[in-house]
Amino acid sequence: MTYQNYSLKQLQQIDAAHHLHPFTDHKELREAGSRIITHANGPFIYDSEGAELLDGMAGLWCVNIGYGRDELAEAAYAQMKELPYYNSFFKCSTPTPVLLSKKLAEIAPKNVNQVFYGSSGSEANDTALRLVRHYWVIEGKPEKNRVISRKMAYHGSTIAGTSLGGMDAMHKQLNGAVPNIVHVMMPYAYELALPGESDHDFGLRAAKSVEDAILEAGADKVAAFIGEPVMGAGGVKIPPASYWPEVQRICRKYDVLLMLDEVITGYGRTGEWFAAQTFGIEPDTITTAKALTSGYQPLSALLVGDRITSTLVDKGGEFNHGYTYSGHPVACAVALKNLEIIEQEGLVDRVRNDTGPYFAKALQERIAGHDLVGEVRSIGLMGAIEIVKDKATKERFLPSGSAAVTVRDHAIASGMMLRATGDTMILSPPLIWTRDTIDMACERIGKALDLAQADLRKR
Ligand code: PXG
Repeated sequence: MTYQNYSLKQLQQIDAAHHLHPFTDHKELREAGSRIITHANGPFIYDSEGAELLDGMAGLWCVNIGYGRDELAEAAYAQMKELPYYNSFFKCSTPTPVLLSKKLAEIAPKNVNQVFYGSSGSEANDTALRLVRHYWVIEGKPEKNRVISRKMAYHGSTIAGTSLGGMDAMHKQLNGAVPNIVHVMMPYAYELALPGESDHDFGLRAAKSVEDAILEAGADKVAAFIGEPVMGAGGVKIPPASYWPEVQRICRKYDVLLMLDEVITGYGRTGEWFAAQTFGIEPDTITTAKALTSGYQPLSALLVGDRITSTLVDKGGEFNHGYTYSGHPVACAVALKNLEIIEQEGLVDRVRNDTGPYFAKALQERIAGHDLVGEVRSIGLMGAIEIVKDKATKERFLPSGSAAVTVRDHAIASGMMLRATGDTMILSPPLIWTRDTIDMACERIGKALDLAQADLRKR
């Protein structure tokens, strides 16, 4: 690798001179210099200084089978030699997206049998928005074009993704969103449940906000509701069990399509192939990306339910939409191998029956009691730790978000890569984590919390 001819300092200087990073204050980055990750193996990543970090985020919620899998490199190599690229336009196809589509139809909820490919979750959500609006046009109801989403939702960074998402800071910079998208409350009991309100009742109340938005617009104006089964970038917000079945009931009652964004939850994270199965719902679209290839190749798959596809096929004509890389043969070859590995190693069952419950128990027993921790929660192998100043009142440290960054910095110094969002620490590790890895993570997080507490109490 040619980068080895460069010192860390040189790489940082070149990075600052030429590379605009996602979601980054570039002035700040230029002062600090970027952390350069050079290689990785299994559950560990290594930086250019040789520091080993346990990767609590699976890259960015994606490297579900862990790093250093030769089989994926070999699948890509073999496919590149045989056919590096051909398109899926003009009635052409290539073998790997065909076989991948069959596999995805097998593992998806039973009403979902067709796939539209892109290269990223954002693209897939763009496709999903185009598709549901087009669906209602073909159905002769073009005025049914409004989409209901939620505050703090993350659906990507394109204009459609940002508009669907509910992040204020992103909307501000958009300075003009895609019209006819509204945002309702999120199912986040820790901050939004009323005193004495049960989880069950809170879930129903949060679902009711979807019904209220439908009634306010008029059901004949509403195309769809979109949500992440568990809000990811917004802080691993896990809805009560009552929420999703009630949202589905409401959508069906008013003939509103149900769109799930499983870019984070897809491919095993919650202990089923899809969180739709964990929550027992049958959505009309499922957006997936990330762990479809365990991040080894950029690839997204919008899984489309039978209701939409039968209209599209029977009455739709040409759907004027698609990407150069829709169904990319190399990315699809890597996805096929990735799913084969997940299956062969029984990783989804392991999350459901073993590591998921062990992770939940470890967080409860070893992290929840810490003075800085207001709540821990998890589902499968995705979890959150709420950082608070006062456990009883849930008061946060000021300025908002700063305490979680302090915890994160100590975690990294203690050999643990964690993500901080607002005042919440997030974990979304590779599904290859074992009980031992979970123990190692808890030990390092505990140490980081102790060190952060010493700092924060001084302020
Ligand atoms: N939907 C969801 C639910 C996501 O989490 C996207 C769509 C967009 O996918 P692409 O591939 O276009 O990035 C995502 C992506 C974070 C973070 O900081 C999360 C994501 C992306 C970048 C950062 O947690 N999720």
